[in-house]
Amino acid sequence: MTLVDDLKALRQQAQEHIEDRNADLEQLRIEYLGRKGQLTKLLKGMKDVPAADRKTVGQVGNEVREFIANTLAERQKQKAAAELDRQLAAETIDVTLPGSSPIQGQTHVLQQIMDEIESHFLGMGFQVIDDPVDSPEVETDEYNFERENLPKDHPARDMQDTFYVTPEILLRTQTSPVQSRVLEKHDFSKGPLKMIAPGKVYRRDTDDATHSHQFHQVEGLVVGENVTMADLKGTLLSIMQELFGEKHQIRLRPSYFPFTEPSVEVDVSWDEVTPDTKPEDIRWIEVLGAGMTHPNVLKMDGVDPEKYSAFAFGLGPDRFAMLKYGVEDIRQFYLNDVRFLSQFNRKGN
Ligand code: FA5
Repeated sequence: MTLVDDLKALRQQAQEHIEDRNADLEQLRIEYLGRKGQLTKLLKGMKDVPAADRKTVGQVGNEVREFIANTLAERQKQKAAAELDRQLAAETIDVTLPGSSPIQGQTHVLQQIMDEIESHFLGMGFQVIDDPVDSPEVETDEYNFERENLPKDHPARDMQDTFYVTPEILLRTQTSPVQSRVLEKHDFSKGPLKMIAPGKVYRRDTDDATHSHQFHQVEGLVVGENVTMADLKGTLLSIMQELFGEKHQIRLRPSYFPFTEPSVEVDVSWDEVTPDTKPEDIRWIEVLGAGMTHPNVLKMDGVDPEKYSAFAFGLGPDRFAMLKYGVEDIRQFYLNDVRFLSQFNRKGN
């Protein structure tokens, strides 16, 4: 066998090795083309080749080197392309698969009730006061109590146990101070005042099933000429019917508030009342206080009680929500348990 035959055999053998799909190409490069590789070894036999043939043999040697190097490079390219294809196939995103939608929040049930109350009164031509200037949660003693006909030593202050910040500043115990803030600025030449003020209020009440230390009220005030108790009653019945329909019974009880005279409280029956329900079986819950505004309050707000009369009310939307949805414990509304709150999913939320 001549050296040329050996070179051709080497080329054949290298090709087969390189084309083997499990071939380690770097290993083969070292094995065939490395400094101590098979080609180098064969070419060491050059010294025994007759001088006249050396050029030809040398050329064959170069061709074989080139062939092996090219075949290795080609194979390397193929492998890289195959690897890329494999990766792309593995990482393909199927855009037709259904997506997982994010959890969507919703309006809190108490806000839903307040929205319902608000839209009812807007429909009756009331304006809504809920800005921090006319309806601040941190109030002065003057607006929360004194302007509501409750001077400093008035015993009725005990009805609303108060969080004081300083002796003159407090967390409002009721939305009634909004009445004075709006009324003192009202221009009667533009017509009567009809307003509601929804908001948060705070009392040092011990939390129980029907009391929370922080809850909501919606204040209402109508001031004009010839405003009567009949107007008050009609207004209260209309909101109660809007929220509870005809099925729950409503009763007005005489009551006492220093800022209204006469005063009433409104109770609603916990359950629906049918003609068969015995009066003694009806369970009542108090939901609002109301009355004809005391002349002293009108005077303190710069309104002539001889010319104008007024009624006011303070609704408890938390209790409304309890009744509407049969929730027996007010504290549920404040625990922020999504499992509880997500039950009240108003359409469109
Ligand atoms: C008042 O706060 C008066 N300002 C209401 C008023 C306004 C009367 C205008 C006359 C004219 P009262 O303390 O009763 O009244 O509270 C009114 C309503 O708020 C109650 O009927 C009840 O529904 C709700 N409420 C009172 N205390 C709590 C409490 N701790 N937790 C939840 N709701 C309460």
